[in-house]
Parts: sequence; C-alpha cells; structure tokens
Amino acid sequence: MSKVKTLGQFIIEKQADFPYAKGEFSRLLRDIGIAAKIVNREVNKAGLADILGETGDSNVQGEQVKKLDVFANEQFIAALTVGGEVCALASEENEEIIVVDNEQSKNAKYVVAFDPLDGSSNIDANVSVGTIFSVYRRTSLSGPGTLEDFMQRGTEQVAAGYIIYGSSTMLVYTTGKGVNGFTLDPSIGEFCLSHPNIKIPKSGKTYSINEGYYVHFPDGVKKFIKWCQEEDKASNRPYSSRYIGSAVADVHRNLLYGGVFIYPTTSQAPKGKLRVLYECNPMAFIVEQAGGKATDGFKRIMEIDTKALHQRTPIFIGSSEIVERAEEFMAKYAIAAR
Ligand code: P6P
Repeated sequence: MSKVKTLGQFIIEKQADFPYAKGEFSRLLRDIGIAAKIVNREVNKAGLADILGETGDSNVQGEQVKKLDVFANEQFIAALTVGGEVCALASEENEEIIVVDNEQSKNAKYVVAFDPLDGSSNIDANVSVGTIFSVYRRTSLSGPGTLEDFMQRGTEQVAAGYIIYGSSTMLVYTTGKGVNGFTLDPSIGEFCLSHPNIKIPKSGKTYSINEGYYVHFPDGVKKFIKWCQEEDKASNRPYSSRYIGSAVADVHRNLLYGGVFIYPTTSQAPKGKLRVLYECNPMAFIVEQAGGKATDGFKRIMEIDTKALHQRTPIFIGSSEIVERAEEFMAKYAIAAR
C-alpha cells in the first residue's frame, strides 16, 4: 500500500471537517493546486530564459514573454475564475478587486486574496519565492463579489496557505484545524503530504530582519536585536541572523526550525512594508495554527481592521516565546518614547 497521500486525497479526507460544505471548498483548494503546478513549471525554468531564447519581450516563437509575477498572477486568476468557487479576487498585482462575474461564479461563496509571486525581485538570483493566499466566505449576499467582502479581520479566514518555490516546491495550508505541508513530486505532478500537522518550536535561535534599516527602527526593535546578540547559553543566545528577503522563505524556515521574522516600521515604510490582506493575515493564520504568534508588535495581526486592499502593517511572526520577548521590548520602549 503506497504511503503517498496526494493533496487531492487529503482534501477529500478532510472534507468531513466541513459537514455543511458540498465540495465547493475542496474544489477551490484543488484550483489553487493546479495554478501552483503551472507557476512552478515556469519558475523552475526562469534561469533558462536566455538559453531558451526568451529574452526581452518575446520568445523564439515570437510569443509575448511575461514577467513571472505577471504570469503567476494570470495563472491564479484563471484557475480561480474558471473553477467557479469564488465571486471575487484581490491580488497584490491589481489595484482594484477582480470581480468574477460569470454565470457559475457570481453566487459563489468565497473570495480569495493572494500575492502571486512574493519576493519575485530575487528570482534571477535563484532565491526561493512564494505565492501566498487567503480565503474568506463572502459577506455580500449574492451577485458579483464586492470590496466589502475583503474588509474582514484575519480571524474570519476560512483557509490560508502559501506555495514556496525553492529547493523543492511545497504547498503549506491551514483551514483552522492545524497546518499541513505537501511537497510537489514532479515525477507524478502531485503535491504529496510530506509535513503532516506542522508545529512551530516555541523558541529558536534565529532572528530574521533587514538590519540595513537599523537606524530607522523603533527603539524596541533595536533593543530586541541587541538582546538577540547577547551571550547567554541558557537561552541559546546569540541567535543567528538569517534574512532571505523573501518573506515566504523566511517564515517557512522559522515555521520548521523556530525563530522570528520581523518587518517593522522604517523611514521608507512608516506603516510597515508587508500587506495585511494577502501577506500578513494568511501567514499569521498558519503560524498561529502551528502554535506560534503573529503581531504588529502590540496586537494580533489577525485582529487588525482591514480598511483597504493594500493596507500595510509591521509584523513580528514566529515562535511564541521570541515574539513575546520582542513585544516586551516594544511595550517598554514605546512608553519611553511617549
Ligand atoms: P526589504 C519582497 O519584496 C517582500 O515583500 C517580502 O517578501 C520580503 O520579506 C521583503 O519584501 C523584503 O523587503 O526591504 O528587506 O528588501
């Protein structure tokens, strides 16, 4: 009996968790998996563009060659539109929502917000990049989806996940009943359960932040960084500094090994850089479901009131004990700053 359990088999098996669902949600996750496989194929050959004659704007067949984040965006929009399970989409690549207004979708139950290829500026250096997605039940009653359908707190998410295109391609997701990771087996073209019931270590020895902005960090962040660098064997310090510059890769590493990822406010990003709707909330849902924490330095990411599609927030996400320590510094020095 093969030990391999594909994403499709797992979704059907877990469908029992949703007694009222009639399969729409399972089909939605299937559609995301399909788009992920198509994007994976293109991401994996990115470095070959020149050799394959895909330089500039057209390839040897004279076809328009798209930037990979544009390509990824189109694939997820197409898969989710054709799938018929969503009534609207919100993408990092699109200023406004994408209303899905075809016959089978306009009364669909769900909306999906996603970042089609986070970290894509790194792709030419062969650094891992990722897709991040977040699923909500629509709040509008029927017809085409609306902007209001997305103005929900992260606590209302019905599912969240990411695909990381790295040394292997993994899909990690939660529906609120734990976190499971699936690794793509290219030989059979299936995501296979490889990391069941992921739990993030309560602590760790890695901190992940772009220290190039150190002078612009809030005092609490500066003091936390110095705390990470102190010698203290009992608490595994000094921590190692690891910063990939691709949030999905940094968060995924910490999810498996323990650690904290911080993108605080800086002079260039006075409200933080990462977006609430399609980056912070989905990663927060996953990390909390794995036993970790995700805050803006003071309050849960998933309790932030989303007022705009591309709203930004500072984020402190990872092992609960390390996030709590960072929050202590933020609280202590926020008072001092008053
Ligand atoms: P910086 C990628 O552009 C991204 O949105 C995240 O994936 C990543 O963590 C961050 O920006 C890197 O930003 O300012 O450190 O280059």
